[in-house]
Amino acid sequence: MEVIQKVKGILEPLGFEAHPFKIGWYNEVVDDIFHFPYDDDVVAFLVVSTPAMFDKAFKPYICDLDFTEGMDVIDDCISSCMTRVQEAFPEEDVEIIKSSDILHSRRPRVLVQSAAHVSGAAYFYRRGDVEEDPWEEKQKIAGVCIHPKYGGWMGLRGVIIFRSFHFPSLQSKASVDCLKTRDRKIDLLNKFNFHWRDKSYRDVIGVKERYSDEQNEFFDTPSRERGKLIELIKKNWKH
Ligand code: B12
Repeated sequence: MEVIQKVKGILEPLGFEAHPFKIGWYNEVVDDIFHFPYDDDVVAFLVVSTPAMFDKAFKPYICDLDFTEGMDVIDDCISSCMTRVQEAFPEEDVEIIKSSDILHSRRPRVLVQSAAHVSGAAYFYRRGDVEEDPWEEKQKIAGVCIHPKYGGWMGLRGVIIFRSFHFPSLQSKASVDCLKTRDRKIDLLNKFNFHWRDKSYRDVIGVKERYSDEQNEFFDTPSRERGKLIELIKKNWKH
């Protein structure tokens, strides 16, 4: 399909993946309060940043930027990349929703993990996937997505909805359960919920690529202290 190829053609060279899904598939799994008020066969894309995004999109982005204290440069870069898709379709009604977009009620505007699962981008492991789970009933156990190539070394950045593009025959792609066993699912959920800082949840499968040391250092540094790192990247960056 032309639209799908065009969206991928814009985002993939920037280190992103774009996975199409129908709004109906998403609305079917999430509670009513999270539903998008669009027809079931309206097409949207779940946008995933791969480890390559840092070099392919982020570095060029900040090299052209006058950085000032307080800017969220990663979020701004993601917005700028997703906006390129919107600009490439002036005749379409395109809505961009980032994973960081929060409503007044403090609810996220999109549940990117559910979108990742229904689009086939990454399997969303939830407590409900574990039979006779080992956790206290009252314990809140957050779910986590694992990408078949990058494990947990990726970001679920948001969705792009083509509000007037209906595609009833879009075929669904099942997300791949790379873990399979109950023990491995429990291990993953324990790592994500209780040890996420050590990043071990990202490596529960063999991965094709991880974040570079430079990228890890950047993400591990609080936003307000990133100025020096940005200067360093700018100095070393070759166009
Ligand atoms: C709020 C939030 C937090 C909060 C609360 C965490 C929580 N999960 O409750 C806090 C600040 C604590 C937090 C922390 C972290 N977070 Co956080 N967080 C979010 C955010 C913005 C919203 C999550 C949320 O509130 N969901 C609402 C609940 C109700 O949704 P839910 O539990 O998924 O329930 C739905 C599903 O179960 C679905 N459903 C029901 N049945 C079925 C059946 C099927 C088959 C399917 C598919 C779905 C489905 O319906 C339910 C809703 O009706 C998301 C981004 C986003 N916009 O989605 C990131 C996100 C979940 N966080 C993420 C990460 C990485 C983290 C941290 C590691 C910190 C970090 N940034 O490095 C820590 C981990 C700590 C932890 N244990 O959770 C990633 C996870 C990536 C991944 N691989 O899955 C996300 C997706 C951000 C991103 N852009 O990548 N986070």
